[in-house]
Amino acid sequence: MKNREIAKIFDDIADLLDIKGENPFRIRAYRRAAQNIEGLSKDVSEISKDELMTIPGIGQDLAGKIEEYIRTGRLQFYEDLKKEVPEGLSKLLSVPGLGPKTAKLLFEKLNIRDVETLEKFAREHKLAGLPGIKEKTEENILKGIEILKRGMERQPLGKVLPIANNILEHLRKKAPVKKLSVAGSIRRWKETIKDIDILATSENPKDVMRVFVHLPNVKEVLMQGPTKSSVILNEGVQVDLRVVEEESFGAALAYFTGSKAHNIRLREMAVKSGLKINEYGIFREKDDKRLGGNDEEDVYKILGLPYIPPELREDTGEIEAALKGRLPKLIELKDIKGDLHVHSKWSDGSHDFDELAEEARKRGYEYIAITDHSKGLGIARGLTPERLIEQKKKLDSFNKKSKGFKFLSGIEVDIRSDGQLDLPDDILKNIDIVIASIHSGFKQSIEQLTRRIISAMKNPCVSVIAHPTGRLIGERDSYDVDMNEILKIAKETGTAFEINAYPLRLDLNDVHVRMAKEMGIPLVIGTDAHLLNHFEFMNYGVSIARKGWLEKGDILNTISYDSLMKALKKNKRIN
Ligand code: DGT
Ligand code: CA
Ligand code: ZN
Repeated sequence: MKNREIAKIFDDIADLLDIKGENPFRIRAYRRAAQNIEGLSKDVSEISKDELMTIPGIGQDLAGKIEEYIRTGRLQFYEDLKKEVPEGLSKLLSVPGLGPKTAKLLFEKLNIRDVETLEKFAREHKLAGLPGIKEKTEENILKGIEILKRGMERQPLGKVLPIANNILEHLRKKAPVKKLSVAGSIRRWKETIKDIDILATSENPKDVMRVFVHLPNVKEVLMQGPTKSSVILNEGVQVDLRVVEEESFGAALAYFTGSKAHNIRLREMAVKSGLKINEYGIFREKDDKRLGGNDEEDVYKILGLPYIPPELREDTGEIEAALKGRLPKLIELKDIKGDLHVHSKWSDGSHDFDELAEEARKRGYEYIAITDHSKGLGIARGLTPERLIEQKKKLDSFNKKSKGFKFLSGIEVDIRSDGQLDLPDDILKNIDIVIASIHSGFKQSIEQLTRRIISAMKNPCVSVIAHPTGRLIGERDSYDVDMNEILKIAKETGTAFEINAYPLRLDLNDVHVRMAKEMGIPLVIGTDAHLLNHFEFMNYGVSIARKGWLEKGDILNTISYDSLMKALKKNKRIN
C-alpha cells in the first residue's frame, strides 16, 4: 500500500509550505488530505481518479499528484519544494510538536541543524528568550524529542495492524499454510507494537518461508530458516514468522501471544500442579506425558482455568478473576447498535446523510449520531447555530420517513480555552446528543485543562466528552488532565466518556476505560468517521473496550434507539 508514503509526503509538503509562509488554507488542504489518505482502508493505487476526488481535501490538483507519484514513484513538486528548504531545517521538523515557524527561527537564529543539537540547546535552556520561545516551549521540544525516539522503537497499532493483516492475506493466498494467526502484542491489542509475530502450520514450511521473505514490502531479510524467519519491512517494522507442528499450534499460540508477565503466571501455576507448559504443549512433569496443546483452550483447561481472551492477558488481575470464575463477558463488535461520532459533509466529513445511512445499514446499525464540528473550528467548516438547527430539521424529516434506522442529531461542540462551549445552551438543549471536546490550548496547565472539561460536564446539555485526553499515538502526548477528578465529576453529572476508535487516538485508553467502568461511568464508542471507510474503526474501539474489561452493559451504544434516547436524557436529567 502506498497510502502511508503518500500521506507522509503530503504532510511534509504542508510543513514546507508553512515554512515558506504560504496560504494557510492550502497548507491545511495538504494536511487534511494526508490524514484522510492514511485512514483509507483501500490502497490508493487501486482507486480511480474520480474516486480519489471524493476524499475530502483532494481535488483535481492533489488527485493528479497522487497519480504522478503512483506512476513514477516520485513527485516533482515535492522534490522542487525540498530543494528550497535546507536539509537541517527538515530534520528539525521531524520533532513532533515543533512547528515550522519555531523550527525556522531556531535554524536561522541559532544555526541548529540536527535533533541532537536541538536537544542539547533545550536542555541547557539556550532557546528561551528567542521571540515567542518560553521555558515551556523548551520543555515541549524535549518531550517531542522523547516521543520521536520512542516512536522509532514502537509504532501505533493503527499503523501496524493493517500491515500485519496484509501479510496474513498474502500468505493465505500465496503460501501453503494451514493454520495462521498473529500472536504477540497485536493479538493482545496493545496500543503500540514493537514487532509483528505470526504463527503458522504447514506441510511445507520451506515454501512458506520463501513466500514470506519475498513479500513485496520486505526491505531486509534478517534470517531465513525452516521454522523461523525474520524480515524488516519498508514501513520500518520487523516481522517474525514461525512455522510450528500442527499439534503444537495451540501451545505456541498461547506462548507467543504472551504477555510475558501472563505466561510467567501460567508457568508458576503449572509447576505447582506438577505440570510443564512451553511452546510445544502441556506435559506432566514426572513422565513428560503430553496432555494437550493442539488448541489454545487446552492450556487453560488443563490448568483448571476458563479461557482468557488475549486482550486481558497482561497480568493485571485476569488470572485471579479467572480462578474465581469472575472474568468479564467481554463486549463484542456485534453488540454495537450504532456509531455515536460521525461527521458529515456539513462540516469536514465527506458524505451526505443518505450515503451515511446506507453505510450504517450495511453494517447492521440501528442508528448513528451525526456529530459535526461547531463554528469555533472554522478550519473544519464548523456549524453556526443556524446551520445546526437546519441540520436537525433535515435529520428529523429523514427519521420520519425512515424505517428501522434513525439518525441522532448531534454536535461535537468545541470546549473553548476558557471552558465555555462554542454554542449557546438554548440551541444545544434541543440536540439529541451533545459531545464536547477540546481542540485547542493543549498546552494549558493541568488545572486549567481539568477545569475546562469539568465545566463542560457540568453543562446539563453535554452528554459525552469525546477523545478526553487529546492524544495522537506516536505524534502527540495526552494533554495533562486530572483523570481521577474528571471521572469523579462525570459520575456526579451523569456524563458519559467516549472511547474514540480512530486508530491514532484510542482515547480513552484501556487503563482509563477500566477506571471509568469501576466508577460506574457510562461509556460510548465512536469512530470519528469522516469517510465511509472509517466506520471500520469500530473494531479498534471495541478492542480497547475489551482490553479495559468492558461488558456489553457498560457501553451505551449497545442499547436500542429508544432506550438510548431515554438514557441520554436521564443521565443528564433533562426533560
Ligand atoms: P512487543 O514489544 O510489542 O513486540 O510485545 P510482544 O508481547 O509481542 O513481545 P515479543 O514480541 O517480545 O514476544 C512475543 C511473545 O513471546 C510475548 O508476549 C511472550 C513470549 N515471550 C517472549 N519472550 C519470553 C520469555 O522470555 N518468557 C516467556 N514466558 N515468554 C516470552
Ligand atoms: Ca511482538
Ligand atoms: Zn470528531
